[in-house]
Amino acid sequence: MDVHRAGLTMAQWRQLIDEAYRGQVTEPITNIDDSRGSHFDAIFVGGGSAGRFGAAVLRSLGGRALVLERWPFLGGSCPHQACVPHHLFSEAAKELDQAQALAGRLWYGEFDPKAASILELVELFRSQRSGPHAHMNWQSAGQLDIEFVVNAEATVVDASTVHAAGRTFTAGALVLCTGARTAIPPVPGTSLAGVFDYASFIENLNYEPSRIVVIGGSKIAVEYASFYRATGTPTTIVSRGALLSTGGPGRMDDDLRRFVVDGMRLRDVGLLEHSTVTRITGEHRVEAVEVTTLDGPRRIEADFVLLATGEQPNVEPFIDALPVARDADGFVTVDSRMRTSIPHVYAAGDLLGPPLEMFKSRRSGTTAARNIMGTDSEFHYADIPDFLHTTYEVTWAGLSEREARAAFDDVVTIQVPPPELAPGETPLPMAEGSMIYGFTLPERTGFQKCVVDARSRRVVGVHHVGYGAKDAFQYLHYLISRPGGITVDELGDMNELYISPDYFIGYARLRSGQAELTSM
Ligand code: COM
Repeated sequence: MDVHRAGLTMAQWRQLIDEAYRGQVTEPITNIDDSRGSHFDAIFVGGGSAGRFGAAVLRSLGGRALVLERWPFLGGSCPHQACVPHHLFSEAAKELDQAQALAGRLWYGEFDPKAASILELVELFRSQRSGPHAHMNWQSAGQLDIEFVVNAEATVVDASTVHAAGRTFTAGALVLCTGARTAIPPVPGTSLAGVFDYASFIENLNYEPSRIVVIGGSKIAVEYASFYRATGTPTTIVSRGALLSTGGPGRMDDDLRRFVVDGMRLRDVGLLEHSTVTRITGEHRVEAVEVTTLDGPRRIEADFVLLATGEQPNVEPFIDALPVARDADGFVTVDSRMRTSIPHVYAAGDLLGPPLEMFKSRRSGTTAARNIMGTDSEFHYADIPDFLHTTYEVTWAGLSEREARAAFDDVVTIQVPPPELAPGETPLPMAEGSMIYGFTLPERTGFQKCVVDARSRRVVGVHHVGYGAKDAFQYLHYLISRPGGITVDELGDMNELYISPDYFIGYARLRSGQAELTSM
């Protein structure tokens, strides 16, 4: 189906995407200016954030880009199975947490777990997700003038040739951005009905889970387990190591992690750390998960299991034709210009491995585009601001206190609540999003810490559990990691919009000017 210059409206895109996703439109949907032939400056193999943003920038720089995508929409897994549903569930988790904790107080009725349905929320998401999908296609075709083929598998032939939609396309460069999927662990029983990963959970859930086991100890495990438990459904996490100690959150501050994990315990999330799943059992459907714990074997009954066991790259569309260098986990290795080991072949997005975050996908795609267009551009993604959700927002940037103490002789911290106060002894840091907890259950308002190198007076790390500070961390990260960083005195000179959830500015002001900085 040729939609080039058809000017499809949002509603028309939505209908087309829905029909394609239901299998009623099977033909490729093509938005190509055929008058310009089939040769491009770059072909982006994969139309997720990396491909979409890369193509937009390449276009802005005067180049001709083609994006090839198997799904009927651009934007990739984010709006389909990953970030967008995750944020819907996390917002629900926050609301449900409050409804459970305050049941029978204020305007809250008794908490009815039957009213909080996991299935209902998944169905709500499934029924509405083509809205964001349509926006991506509409924006890409209309506002950004990106050429693309969606609803078609692509096969890479060589470093300059790709087949898709029964056509052959050529380009000066390829950008591989085919994403990643869950790495299924070698445990018996993972193919039983009732065993899901984050993607199949969205696609296939058709019953209300009543006992849940989540396998894994990193972000996805913590986020989804928190949501499930917040609906009132008994939920146990089985993690090989300590929760949140590996992968993306490897740099999480110890006190931040403690507050997060204690908060999950407080909310009755079952935590089996340092434990290994030996088998998932059941006739046809999952019935139980067998686990080896530090205290011996355990059997946990479950009718729903979520595998949150890490990711593996989708290399199948290109690896035979382009055997690019990869790391020990199979992720494609690139230099800071997103160049793979094969000349004129770049890679971007989740294909590059952790952190599997949006900023990395978008920026790696745009970095590749700039270099392809001859603008030297580097992207170093090791130093990142990061976040996750439990029933809270958890955000951090820069160094943990432990890392700062290893790097500097004299480290001070500004912490709320301060270490000398027990949980609940103070309602602070209450702010927007935690005011009601501040006056009812003060131990639930959150936690925050600013880490300062006292010699240079530079802020080197910021850490936050609460609500509403995630936005600020985008800017805080920029400020602390720019050349010269930001000192406690400069931070204290900013104008806070009181009562903002990140107390950093106000507390830095309390210490600014202090000749010998001390912790508080
Ligand atoms: C966001 C998808 S959901 S994209 O990054 O805008 O393509």
